[in-house]
Amino acid sequence: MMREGPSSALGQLQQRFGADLIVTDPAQLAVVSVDHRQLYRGQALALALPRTVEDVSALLALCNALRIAVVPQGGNTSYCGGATPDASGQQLVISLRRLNRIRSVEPENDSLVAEAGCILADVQRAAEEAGRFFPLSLGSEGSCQIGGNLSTNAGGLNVLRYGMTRDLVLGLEVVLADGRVLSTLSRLRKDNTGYDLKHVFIGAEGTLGVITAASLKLFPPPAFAATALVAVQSVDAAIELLMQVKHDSAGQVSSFELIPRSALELVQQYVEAAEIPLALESDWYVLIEITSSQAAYRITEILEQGLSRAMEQAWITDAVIAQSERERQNLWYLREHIPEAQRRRGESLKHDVSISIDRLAAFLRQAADWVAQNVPEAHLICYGHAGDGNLHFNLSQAPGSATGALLAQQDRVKRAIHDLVQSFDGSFSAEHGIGQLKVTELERYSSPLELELMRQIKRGFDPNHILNPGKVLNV
Ligand code: 2HG
Ligand code: ZN
Repeated sequence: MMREGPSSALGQLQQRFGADLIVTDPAQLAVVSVDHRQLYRGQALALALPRTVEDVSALLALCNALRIAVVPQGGNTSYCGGATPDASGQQLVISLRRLNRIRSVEPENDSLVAEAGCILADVQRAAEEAGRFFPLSLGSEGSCQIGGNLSTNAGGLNVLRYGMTRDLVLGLEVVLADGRVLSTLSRLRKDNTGYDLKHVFIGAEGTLGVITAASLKLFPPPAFAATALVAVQSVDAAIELLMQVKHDSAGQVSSFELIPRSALELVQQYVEAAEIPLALESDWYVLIEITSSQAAYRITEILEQGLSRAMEQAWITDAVIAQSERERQNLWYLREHIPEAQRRRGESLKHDVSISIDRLAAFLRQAADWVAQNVPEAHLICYGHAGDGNLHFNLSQAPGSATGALLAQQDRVKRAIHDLVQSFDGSFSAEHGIGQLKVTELERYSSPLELELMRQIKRGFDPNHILNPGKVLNV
C-alpha cells in the first residue's frame, strides 16, 4: 500500500483507518474513477470501504474536519457521472459495497430494511423469499445498489404502477456531513411529525448526506403477468391504447414501454439471441405488461380483449402475447438490451425527458422533426417508459457518419431538445438525475427561487462543501 506523510489528507486517513478501509491500489482506483458511460475520467485520492455505519460516520467526521471531498459511489451505473470523482486526485470515493446486509424483513408490515450496499436484485430476492414483492426494477438491477437508487431516486420499468424509488421508502438512515447519524428507519405508513426529512436525501445524489440503510415498502407478489409486444399505428394510437388498457385492467398496467422500430433493428443487429416475434413493419411498438396477484383476475383475457378492440379502432396493426414465461422473458430481453445495442452502434447523445402524457405525442413529433432537419449525423432512437411520460430521446451515430461528428453537435442538440421540453412544461431530467452532466441544465431551467432554496439546503446540510462537490448544484 502506498503510504503518505502523516500530515497529508491521505496520510491521516490511512493512519486512522488502516489499509483495510482505505484502499490506494491503482487498479481499484482506476475502476471507481471512471463512469459507466466513460464520459468522465477522474482520479480518486483513495477508495474508502467502510464495514459499518460507525465507519462511515468516523470517515465523514474526519473528512469534514480536514475538508476532504467525499464522493459516495454505489454500483457505479450512473448515466450522468454522479458518482465519479474529479481529476484533482483530492476526492475520496466512499463505496458502501460492504454494507450489504438485509437487516430485517417484516412481511406482516410489508416492509424490509436493507443496507445501502445491497445490490437491487438482492433486495428483490429478499422480498420474494418472504412472499412479497419489491417493485423497483431497472436494466442494471444485477449491479446497481439500493443506496444509489435512493440517492438518484431511480425510476425504471414499473413506475407507472408503483411510483419512483421515493414512493417506496418508509425511512432512512443517513450519515450527515459532520459524521452524525440521522436514523429514521421508520416502518410507518402514516407519520406526519413535522418535515419529512428523508425526502431531502432521496434524489440528492449524495450531496446532502450518505444514505447507509433504508426501510422499504413491499407489495403482494404479481404472480400472474400478461405481456404483449404490439405494433401501433402511431404514438397517438399508443397513448389511446394506454388509456384503454389502464381503464380495462382497473389500473393494473405495470409497464407500458414505447419502442421505435429503429431500436428493435439495433437490437436485432447488435444483440446476441435477440428474437423479435413480430414483423418490423411499423414505426412504433409498445411492450405492455399487466400484472395481478390473483389468478381469478383474468388479466390475459383483459389484455386480449383490449388488443382486439384496439385492432378494430386501427390503433394497432399486429400483436403477440407471451404464451409462457420464456416468451415473456424474451420480450423483456429485447427491451432491456436497447441501451446496450445503442452503445454498440457507437456514439450517442441521450436526453432523459418527461412530458405529461396528453402532450407526449406532440412533443415527440416536434422533437423528431427538428432532429431530422438539423442533425444529419443522427439516427433517432427514442424509446422509454411512455406509460409514465418518460422518454429516452436518444440519438445514435447515423450509419456512415464520421466518428466525433455527432458528439460535436452535443451542445446545440441538447439546447434545442431541452428548450422544447421546457416549452412543453416537461423535465430534462426524468429518472437519471443531474450528476455532473446536467449541472448547467439545472441552473438554466430552474427558477432563481428554486436555485436559492436548493443552495440554502445544501449550505445547511454541508456547510464545508465536502459532499460530492460539482454534482447537482454549482454552489
Ligand atoms: C432504460 O430505460 C434506461 O433502459 C437507460 O433508463 C436509458 O440508455 C438510456 O438512455
Ligand atoms: Zn429508463
